Amino acid sequence: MALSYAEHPALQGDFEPSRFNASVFDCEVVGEIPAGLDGTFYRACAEWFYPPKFPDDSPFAADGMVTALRIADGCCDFTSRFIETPRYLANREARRQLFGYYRNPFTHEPEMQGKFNNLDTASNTNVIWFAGRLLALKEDALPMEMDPDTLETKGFFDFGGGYKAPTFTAHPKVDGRTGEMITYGYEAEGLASNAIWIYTVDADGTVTSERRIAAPYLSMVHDIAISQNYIMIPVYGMVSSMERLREGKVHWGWDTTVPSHIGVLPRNGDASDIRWFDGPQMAMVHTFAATDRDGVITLDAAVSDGNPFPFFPDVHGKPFDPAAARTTVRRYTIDMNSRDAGWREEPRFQDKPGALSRIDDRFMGHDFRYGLMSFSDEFQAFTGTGRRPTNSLGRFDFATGEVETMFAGPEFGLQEIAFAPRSPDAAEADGWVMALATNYETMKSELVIGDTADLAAGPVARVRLPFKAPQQIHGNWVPAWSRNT
Ligand code: V55
Ligand code: FE
Repeated sequence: MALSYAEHPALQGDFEPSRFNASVFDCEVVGEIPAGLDGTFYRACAEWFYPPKFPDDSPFAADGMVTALRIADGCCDFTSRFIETPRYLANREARRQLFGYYRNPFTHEPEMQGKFNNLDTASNTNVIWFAGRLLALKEDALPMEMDPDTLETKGFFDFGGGYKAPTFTAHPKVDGRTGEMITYGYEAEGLASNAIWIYTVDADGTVTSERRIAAPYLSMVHDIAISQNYIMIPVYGMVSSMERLREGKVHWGWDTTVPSHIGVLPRNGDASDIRWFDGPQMAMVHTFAATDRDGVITLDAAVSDGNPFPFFPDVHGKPFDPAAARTTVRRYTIDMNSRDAGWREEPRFQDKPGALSRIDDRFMGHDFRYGLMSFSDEFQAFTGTGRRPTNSLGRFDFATGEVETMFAGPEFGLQEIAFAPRSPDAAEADGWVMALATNYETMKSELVIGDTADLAAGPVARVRLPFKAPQQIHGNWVPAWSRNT
């Protein structure tokens, strides 16, 4: 028997699911929303509509929701809606949970066996605006197109048939100058395959190239990085296999015995041009960005020494190690002129742990100076319950090593940072930062907004919601000016 919502250990507090679609017109605003903010903050969220079949399942299997915070003229309207994936619709039809462990179709209920081939996705990881479409992304399936205004689900999107892989990353990279997308699907030749198919898509949505590569072994390839001339593909000990899936386990396990790799593929090269660099165990789940000069690549990323996810157990039964899960900023240097197949790793900003790294997207694929990340400031007071949450937003200066930070207040836990440029051609990382926050005293959500001109002054505006909003995985600010082009 599945556990009820109230019995389920993973569905409490901040993770108590909201089972409703919502629409709040003209949200309460404390302070002043900057007059120049004009656009929509789209958030991809994961919420269990029915409790998971297995109490120890990964939160990554929860149903996808998209929320939109539309901001203009100092006002904000909120909308949230479940994504009507085949999985969500089948569950509603049956009025119960028909699906088993995260990315393991062998554990679905008998009536779902064999019916769902990459159609059991939750579409819950990211939501992007690209080529005039709003796309909800999950790395185990194709993008799900959503109506940008009503958030109605339109269906899977394969770029007019040009995109052939059955899977599509949640972290495609869009070149900030040309608008070209570099994207990929892994497990591209079926469940547990080590095939990665890499695509370029031009700014109007036309697929322009495909390269099929094989990873050294099958691992989670959640994110990549692009520089002016290269694509960097991290491969690390988050592993799977057909055997473990047939044994009825959650998709991923952590293997401490395998080395990690970074594949480097020239942006204009053939699949055979890929070079694999090797290094010690680490998990590079998210990157900030990368740049290259004279064949030397520098890649900034949020990295842990070991398994960052307690719900994906060690394949050899080792207990979860919280110290090895601590995720911090590191810089990787790879010299393409050298025959050496390794990299150099430098720790940076080690007292500011955080995992959801990003940059001012207008600089993606080019020289950049700033990282943007929500992080846990261990020196700030916290009045909530449980472990210290992410409580600050930071603008990390990779050139000087300085960080400007905004503390949200002792009662708040913050989700991922989003960045809104002050104008289309504003200086790098000049504008506004925002993040959804849970107030642990009221257990309701607020959107906190800060100005990069003075982050230390704290939020310039707080948009209060009359309930706890769904849990964000990733989100993006879509300026009104980009909707019109
Ligand atoms: C991640 C998140 C996912 C997933 C795979 O943060 C990797 C990494 C929310 O779903 O399916
Ligand atoms: Fe991610």
